[in-house]
Amino acid sequence: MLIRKPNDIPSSEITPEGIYLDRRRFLKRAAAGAILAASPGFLAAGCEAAGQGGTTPSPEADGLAFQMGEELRDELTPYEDVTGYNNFYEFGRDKGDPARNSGNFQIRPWTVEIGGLCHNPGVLDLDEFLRPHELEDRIYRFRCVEAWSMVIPWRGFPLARLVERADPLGSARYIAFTTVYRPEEMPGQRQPILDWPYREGLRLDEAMHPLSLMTTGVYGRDLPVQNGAPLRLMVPWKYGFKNIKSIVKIEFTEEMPVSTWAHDKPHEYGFYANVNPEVDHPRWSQARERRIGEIRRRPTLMFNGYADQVASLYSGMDLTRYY
Ligand SMILES: Nc1nc2c(c(=O)[nH]1)N[C@H]1C(S)=C(S)[C@@H](COP(=O)(O)O)O[C@H]1N2
Ligand SMILES: [Mo]
Repeated sequence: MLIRKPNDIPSSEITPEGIYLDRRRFLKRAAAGAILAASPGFLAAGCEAAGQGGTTPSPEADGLAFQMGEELRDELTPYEDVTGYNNFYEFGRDKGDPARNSGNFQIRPWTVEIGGLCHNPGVLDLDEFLRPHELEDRIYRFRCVEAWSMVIPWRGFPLARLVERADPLGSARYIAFTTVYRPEEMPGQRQPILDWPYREGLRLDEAMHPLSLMTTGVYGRDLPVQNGAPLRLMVPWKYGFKNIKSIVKIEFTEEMPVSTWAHDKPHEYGFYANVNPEVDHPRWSQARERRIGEIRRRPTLMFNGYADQVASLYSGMDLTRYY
């Protein structure tokens, strides 16, 4: 057997680490069967992209098979940013506060109350709440109304499955969500920053849309507290504040439910809050966004890039109004 010393290996056989990593990721994806239909130029383009930009590859996502959003895999925001740069005012206003101030928060036991206009109300322990549902991993764009964005691999199940299980009455038109109220564990709730507890809602047809996700995890793991453990909402075509965290109550209503930010500042934030580059916030433009990890701002996409899937939900509505 011929054993070659490292310096005998021709340089053409030595792959720079970046290309090696990218090839490894490509092979994994190909093994998952997701990329086999890629165009002939894909491999070269993929290698080029790996060397650019400020984002590092996210090894945490290796091995996850994504049911949606595979095409966004190379744009994933690193785990450290997803879990270290957060809005969760129950733990403070600064982006680092949620990770820093959430150490005393208890995510077990956890109960979810399902109520209002539905045939199957009840108070369920989290395990009972989750048991019938198969979890899947999906990569979504995420756009905060403050004009920054990320690309995040969530884990969860379609909100539509939960709505079907609750079986709303014919009179139900909306679904309302409430965050846990525990000022002893959430220091921000001891101050009048917002009208606690945080509340949000969707129209029932928005909730039934296949993109709406009841979210339990990120990067293939359970949600850390700062991202809304143990249960939060993810509706990727809307501004980030719709995606209410640490949910304890879900109700079906006939009237449009309270949305904390729309209630707090009705001239700045609306109930619908669909991402729209053409409708500016009264204090800043929404035309562009800062993708965390990038330097140049990129254009914001209509409905955050999900217009083909969701625009029909709003036909006939004036999209220049946001409430
Ligand atoms: N209960 C609660 N949910 C919340 C918030 C909050 O302050 N409290 N902030 C919202 C805002 S403004 C954003 S941008 C997202 C941030 O989610 P992330 O930290 O997981 O990225 O959570 C949303 N959900
Ligand atoms: Mo936000």
